Amino acid sequence: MAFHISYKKGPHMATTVYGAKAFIDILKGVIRDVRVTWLLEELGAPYERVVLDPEKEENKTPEYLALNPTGKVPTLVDESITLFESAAICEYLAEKHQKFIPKHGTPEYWKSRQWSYWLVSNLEPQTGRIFACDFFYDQNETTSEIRGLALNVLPRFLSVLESRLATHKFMLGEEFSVADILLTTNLQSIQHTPILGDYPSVKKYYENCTARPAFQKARSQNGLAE
Ligand SMILES: N[C@@H](CCC(=O)N[C@@H](CS)C(=O)NCC(=O)O)C(=O)O
Repeated sequence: MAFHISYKKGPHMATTVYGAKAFIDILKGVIRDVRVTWLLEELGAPYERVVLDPEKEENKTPEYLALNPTGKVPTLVDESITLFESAAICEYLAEKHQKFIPKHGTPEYWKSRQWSYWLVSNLEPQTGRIFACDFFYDQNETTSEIRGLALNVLPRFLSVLESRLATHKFMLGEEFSVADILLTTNLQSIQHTPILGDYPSVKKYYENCTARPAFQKARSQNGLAE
């Protein structure tokens, strides 16, 4: 099984990212491990991918659950630390490499974390809900009610982003950071909808971030076993 690869420790395998195989096409490029591999590509840091097959329940084995009791991906095994939750993993890696996050403890650092928490706790449930309603749930009254609720809430968050990105190239200003990885991957979930048509600065920002070679590399391998 795929997860056994991780036990072959060696100097070139210090950083291992567990991701998942896309069992439907729409998932290719959007599975959450893309955040981690995108950041590692930006950092130019070597890493090993382990792609679990959810259809074979490789994310539910005792070995994997010992690394990540939620049974989700991504999980990072990096030297002596094992972490789950993509935002936490990205913050850890950025701090470790002292890149793409402001210096620890500074006001800018806390602003960065403020945006990251906001993105994962406010925006992400809505973008995720729309994606799930459109691609996973049965199309019925309940689904359209859930989707409708998300659509009603989204403008409140997208308008915050629109005003910020009208005057800032990236979430923290002129420098690309972890917050941009979290936001861009959120916006991926609504690309099949016309929603961003009402938010030109967010749309331009999305195009700018997704044009980055590191993102393109991470997206192209996401969901695929090597
Ligand atoms: N908040 C988590 C979400 C992780 C998550 O939902 N991962 C999905 C793939 S995108 C997963 O592992 N699904 C498999 C499952 O639920 O069994 C994170 O950002 O790491």
